[in-house]
Amino acid sequence: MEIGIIGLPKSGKTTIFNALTRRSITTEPSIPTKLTTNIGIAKVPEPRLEVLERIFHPKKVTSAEIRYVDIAGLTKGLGKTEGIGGQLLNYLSKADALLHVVRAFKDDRIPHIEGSVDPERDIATLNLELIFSDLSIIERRLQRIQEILKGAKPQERDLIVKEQALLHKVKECLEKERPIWEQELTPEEMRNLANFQFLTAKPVLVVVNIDESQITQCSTIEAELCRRYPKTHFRILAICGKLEMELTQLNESEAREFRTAMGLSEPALDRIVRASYELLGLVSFFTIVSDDLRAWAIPKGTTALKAAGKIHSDIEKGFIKAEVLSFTDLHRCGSLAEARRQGLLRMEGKNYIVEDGDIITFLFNI
Ligand SMILES: Nc1nc2c(ncn2[C@@H]2O[C@H](COP(=O)(O)OP(=O)(O)O)[C@@H](O)[C@H]2O)c(=O)[nH]1
Ligand SMILES: [Mg+2]
Repeated sequence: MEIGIIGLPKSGKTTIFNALTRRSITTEPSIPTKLTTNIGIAKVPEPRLEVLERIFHPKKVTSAEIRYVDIAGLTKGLGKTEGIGGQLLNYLSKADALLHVVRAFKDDRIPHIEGSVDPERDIATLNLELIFSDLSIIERRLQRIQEILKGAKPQERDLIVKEQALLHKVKECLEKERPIWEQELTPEEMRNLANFQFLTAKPVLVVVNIDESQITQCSTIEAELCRRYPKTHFRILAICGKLEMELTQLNESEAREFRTAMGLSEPALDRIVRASYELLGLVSFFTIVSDDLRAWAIPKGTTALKAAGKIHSDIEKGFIKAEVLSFTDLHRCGSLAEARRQGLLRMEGKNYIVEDGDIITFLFNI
């Protein structure tokens, strides 16, 4: 899973990237002119791993991971409807979701490129920017389709005409500023659009980057913004990027003490990862193979066969069966032996839909 971080220059993208991935990339003193990318991994916080660790005493514990990509450089024109193209578009197209950092902190030493701090204006600017990007892809494709239709054989025409009609429909909605995920498209239509990797088809997590001085109002600011954007593929969180980045430099107990003193409930990383999970519709399953306990993230509705492929393509190819035990059952029993005695381990086939919290042993031959 990969999430692309996007936002106006100086909104705090790199700061939040550092907080998420525990890195310390220097935040930009000036607007960069060259495309640079920082790729980092955030470990998915998973309290169930600790419980499993106590039961299995593995030598190694590996969390599920989400990749975050912080892209700077070509965002210079963002907000002037010339921003997303070229390499920036390439990076964002590949992402499973977008994390939009919006500046709410005030700091006279860091001028806002629009001259004032206005989170709602910036949310709207970026949404428009994403819409423009998709529209230009559609326009290019529609032009190409006209060319193709001139020389198309009768049996090819049907399919091309169908694509043309779908693109016209999507275009009309985009022109009314409705992102693709908000349009009422059938699963088949969504599949037909998938290859275009449209930006407005991706879920968006808006992270409003607030000031240290606004920390006590954090949940009020968040609730107010969420109320104004009641959308399913659009989630809003308020965090203080600078503080969160500083907190990653402290050890865990110091950071926890600090958070309690500031009235912060949990680390921003946890909140952002959880929101990413919800937006992307992800669930976790667990494996224990030769003393290595691992958590994996997969989209809801993934089959046992595909889940096996997530671990290794050989396991998918040679898949025989999956032995499944639910976390809740194991937790209740306290040990694998007891769960086995109660007959709670199930053998499932390749079409079994993996559930959140499944502990799976794949049987396969290669
Ligand atoms: N006061 C304050 N400054 C911040 C905050 N977040 C980022 N900054 C500062 O804003 C500047 C730009 O941040 P950066 O992360 O490089 O923004 P980017 O251009 O979007 O990657 C840096 O000097 C940061 O230290 C914040 O929450 N509060
Ligand atoms: Mg940056």
